[in-house]
Amino acid sequence: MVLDGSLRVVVLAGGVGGAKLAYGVAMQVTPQRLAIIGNVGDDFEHYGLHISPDLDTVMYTLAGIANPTTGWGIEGDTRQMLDMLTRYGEEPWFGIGDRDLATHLLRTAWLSAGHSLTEVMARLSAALGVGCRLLPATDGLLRTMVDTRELGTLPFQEYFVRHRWQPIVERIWFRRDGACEVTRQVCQAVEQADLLIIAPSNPLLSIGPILEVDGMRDLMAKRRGPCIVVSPFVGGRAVKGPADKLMRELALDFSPRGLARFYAGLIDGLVIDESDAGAPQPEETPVLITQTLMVSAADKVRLAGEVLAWGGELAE
Ligand code: FO1
Repeated sequence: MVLDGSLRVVVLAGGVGGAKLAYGVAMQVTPQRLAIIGNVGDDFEHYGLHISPDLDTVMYTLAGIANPTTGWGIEGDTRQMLDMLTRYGEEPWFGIGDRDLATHLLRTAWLSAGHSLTEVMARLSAALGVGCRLLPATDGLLRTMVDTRELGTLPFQEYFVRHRWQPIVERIWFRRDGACEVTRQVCQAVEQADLLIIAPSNPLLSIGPILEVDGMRDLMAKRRGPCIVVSPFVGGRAVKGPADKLMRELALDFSPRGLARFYAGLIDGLVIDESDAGAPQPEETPVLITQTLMVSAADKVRLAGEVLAWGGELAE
């Protein structure tokens, strides 16, 4: 298959790493032909607001307004609301900036008015000039929960942000409230995709909750084009966040071979960093070895270009 703007691409993305690759893909694929499926396991309610950190990270990154230092939040945002909370005696452990707050206010208001999260994200991202579809994996309630040795069961953001992912994890599970099915929009995007890309996001905390949505694995198993996963590890360590720490704690193999096993039945190719070329490799899954670290915009576009080109070759 020739790589041109006509390829229909779906990217499964979590937070910062996923957003970076999604940006690179968005620079090369016609917006109408690109859908990003985002993780809602990180969503939570905070001071009555519905917060969707991973979806917002992708949205701000594609809109070109993400904070380049943290990867999440908005560049140049201020902390007046947080300072006021502190004055009231609160401990604002979750850093919502003043501009970011507007996103959570509107999302909460629109959800309360009866709109789905899919509709809300479509409206917010269109207003920020994002041309592709940014689709929550489900409109149902699915929340990542973490059983820790020291502090018992924690909702995801308490584990990740409040306790800076330091507690030792014994189990990850998902709290559901009612049906958690893939949306019509996700079904359509995956069914029509010529290429599926699993971004370099945490397999357990970012991609895991997407695969946990009812119907998602079946949908991916019936894919018409190839599915490529980009490893989130460089030199055997997570580029950002706790992926390697977590997989060690859960006794999971996070070498390229382990990653291919984790995604067994779902992927046709694995992209790894050249620093991991000496680690155990999968026996059956084809591997592309390249530089996967994305620091500059050029890095994101180059890596995405290589993945798209390889996807085109695997589809032939
Ligand atoms: N991550 C942090 O480590 N500390 C924060 O205070 C924080 C605030 C925050 C606010 C809005 C938002 O959309 C994301 C935010 N994140 C913060 C990132 C986020 O919670 C995690 O990186 C993801 O959930 C993991 O992918």
